[in-house]
Parts: sequence; structure tokens; C-alpha cells
Amino acid sequence: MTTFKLSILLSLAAALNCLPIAQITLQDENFAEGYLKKFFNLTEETGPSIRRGISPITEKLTEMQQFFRLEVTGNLDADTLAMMKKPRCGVPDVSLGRFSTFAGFQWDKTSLTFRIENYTPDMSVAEVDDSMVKALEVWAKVTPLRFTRIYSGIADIMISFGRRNHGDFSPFDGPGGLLAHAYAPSAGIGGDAHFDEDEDFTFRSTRGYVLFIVAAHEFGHSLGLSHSQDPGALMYPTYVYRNPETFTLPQDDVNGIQSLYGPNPDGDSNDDGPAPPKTPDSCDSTMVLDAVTTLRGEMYFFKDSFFWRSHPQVNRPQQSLIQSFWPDAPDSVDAAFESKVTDKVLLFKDRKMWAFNGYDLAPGYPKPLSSFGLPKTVKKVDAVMYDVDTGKTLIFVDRHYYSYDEVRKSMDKGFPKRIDETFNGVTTKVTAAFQYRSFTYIYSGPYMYEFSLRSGRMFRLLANNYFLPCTNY
Ligand SMILES: [Ca+2]
Ligand SMILES: [Ca+2]
Ligand SMILES: [Ca+2]
Ligand SMILES: [Zn+2]
Ligand SMILES: [Zn+2]
Repeated sequence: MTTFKLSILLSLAAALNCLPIAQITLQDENFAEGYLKKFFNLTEETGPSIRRGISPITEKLTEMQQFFRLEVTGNLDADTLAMMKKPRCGVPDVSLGRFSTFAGFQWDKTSLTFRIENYTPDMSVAEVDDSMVKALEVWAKVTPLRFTRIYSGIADIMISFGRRNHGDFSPFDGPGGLLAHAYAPSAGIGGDAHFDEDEDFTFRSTRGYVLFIVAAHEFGHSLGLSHSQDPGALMYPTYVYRNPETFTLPQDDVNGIQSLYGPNPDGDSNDDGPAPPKTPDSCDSTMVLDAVTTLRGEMYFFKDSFFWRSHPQVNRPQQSLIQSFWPDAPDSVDAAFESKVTDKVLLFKDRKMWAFNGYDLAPGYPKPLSSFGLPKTVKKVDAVMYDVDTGKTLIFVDRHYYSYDEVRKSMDKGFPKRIDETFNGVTTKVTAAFQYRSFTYIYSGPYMYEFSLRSGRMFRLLANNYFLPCTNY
């Protein structure tokens, strides 16, 4: 977990302009060079890029930044280093695009065997068995592939735990960093999946690494998928906690595996479960954002299990899963706001609210909405925003809004008021709201109204992509 913590601290420093950004040390530079060698095929030989005056490191850094959709600077900046330090899979990142496959590597049969060679002491034998079987089922559900367990001899997919040098010339690296790796389909070591015993694997906890999630990702490689750039894909290279009880294979991975093996002839499992989640697209002009907030000088746009983080000076917002930043957060939100009084970000989902100090859940949270002074009849809020001028937090519920005094910690008298009493022209439901540079932005569906609360005037009707530009990859 040390690496995970470190990466959180670094990306926090990068996210928060007001904090000192960690100095890039010589040690970081060496680490970055090793990373580019391992995952982006950096070699020391002189190539055409040398003649063009671009160093191979700059070229590979650019490639890596493109892969992870970071701002492309060609420099080892804090965001890039933070991404490099995230715990991840040991298979190199070769793709550019959505899902991708190892060209020419796929099984020429649909009936495959697997064998669990040894166990981790982190979990019970039954938990390991269950995690592995369920991880293979993820793929069997959407393809003709069927898996049979064997207990001796050589299986197509040999599963083992090992640490450091474990017999395949691709050593693991101790706690953090690499979590596991797997080999593309072929005879012998092909299809095999290895897990780093120096990690703390878990059955379902948000602490440690959920074995089911790590294994499901590795088996994607065992079946012929390489890494995806889609931050919502299971085949994204870095580890993100996901609840194993509610996990559904994302659409990008379904497309990937079905491009190799076709759909499940017994019918895809969609009839008995939720549809495969799709990663929201900032180019979709009909998209209705769930919530928008500022956070220490940046803007956060929430949609489904994802958010985009955007710095006003950078026109390439970065998309991530909510739980990859805030593992204790709900997997989608109704509303969000930044409390300048307590320097926290608050997230709302149904009848509960969560407060985060940086990435850490504040003590005592989640709390019920009623602790915010809302009547017990309020089952969920539509949007919440903080008004810098008055120090009030405005809470939108259906056609009304409430005003909460952050300093007195109580609801103001005379509320709820009708929304269109204050926000002239807003007659449809408010879906998100926030304040930026003393303007108030009220979202309703895919549109956004620009107001001055001081003068009570509405200035412009804008599209939701005004602050969140369409970024085609
Ligand atoms: Ca094999
Ligand atoms: Ca490791
Ligand atoms: Ca909302
Ligand atoms: Zn991988
Ligand atoms: Zn190995």
C-alpha cells in the first residue's frame, strides 16, 4: 500500500495548485526511465527521433502521456509521475485507442482449462477459489469461452502466486508497483497468470487489492486482450477498486473480447443483470451532468461513476472513476460542492452525504441529509452550490431551494423558496450548480444558465460543454 499512498499524495499535490508540488528528484527520473523501458519499450539505441533532435525519453514520455490522456508536455511533470506510481498490471501498454488485442494471439478453441497452483495467505482457500472462478465467469458470460478447472497436470491457464523472481524472467517488485501479469494465448506459459505475493490481496475490502478485480483483468490478457485507454475499462492498466458484488464488465471490454471470440451463443447475460457500463463521453452534447463543483482552483464534472477534472489553464480534462480518487465515495453522485469554510468537498447520493478532506473521508461521514438541516421528507437533492458572496450553501430539491448558513451551521428562515423566484427563467429541474469567478452556473439538462446572484440577472444560456470541452481521442 505504500506506493498507492504515495501516488495519492503526488496526484493531490498536482491537483492542488496551492500546495507545493513535489520536486522531481534524480531518483524520480531514474524511476520514470525504468517505467518507460518496462511499459513503453524505451530502448537506449539511437533512432530517427535522435536525428530530429527529440530525445527517446521525451518521445516515450509523450507516448505515455497520450496513452493515459494526460496533458502532453514531453516532460516528467507531477501528474505524469503520479500516474507512473499508481499500482498496476505488469503487461506493457501497447495500444492507442479503445480496447486492443495482442495481434495474432487468441485461443483456437472455446473450451479452456485452468489450474490454481498455489494460494496466498492473505485470504482463505475458498475465497481465492471463488475470486478466480468469478473472474473467469466475467469473460465466459459474454463469449462462447468455457472454463474447466483441473487439479493436476498442465492447464491452458496456470494460476500462481509468487514474489520477486518467480521463474519467468519477469520478476515482481515487492509491495506496490506491479500487482500481477499474464501471458497472451499460446502454448506453454501462454495464458498463464501470476500474482505478486508481496501485495495484500483481499476478497472485498477497499483496503488492499481485490483479487477478483486483479484476476479478471489478468484473464483478459490470458484470452488475448491488451490494455485499453478507456479509463472505465477493466483492461485499463492501473488498479481501481470496484465493488465485486456489483461489478459488470464494461462495454469497452465486451467489445474487445467479442472482437476475438464473438458473443455468447447462450445469449449475453444482460437479461439477468445490468447493461455493460459505458464510459461517458464529453463530446456527447445531450449529456446531462450529475454534479459540478470547484475544488481548490479546479473544476470537477461528475457523470455516472466518473468525473472529469479540469484546470482552467489546461484544455484537456482528465477523466477518472470517482472511486479511484475517493475509494469511500458512492459510485455516482446526485450533487457536489466545495465548502470553503471547512475546506472540504461534499458529495451527495440519495439520503446521504460524504465529506472529504483531500482524499480522506472526514470523521463521522457519511451522514444523513437531515443532519444538514433538510426535512426528513427530502429523499435526494438535485444540486448544491456555495455562494462566496453570502457564505450560504444553496440546496436544490425539485422546484425549490434551501439556504444553509455554513458559519451558523443551520438552515436559513424563509426557505425553501421557488427556484424561479431567484433564478429567473429556470423553470425546469436543476441538475447541477456551481459558482466560478463570481458567476453562478445553473445546469438544467444539457444547458447551463449564467447568473449574477448579486444583481439577480441572467446573462447567457450556454451548452454544458462550455466548461467541459469535447476532447476526441
Ligand atoms: Ca498456459
Ligand atoms: Ca508489486
Ligand atoms: Ca445533480
Ligand atoms: Zn494488464
Ligand atoms: Zn510471472
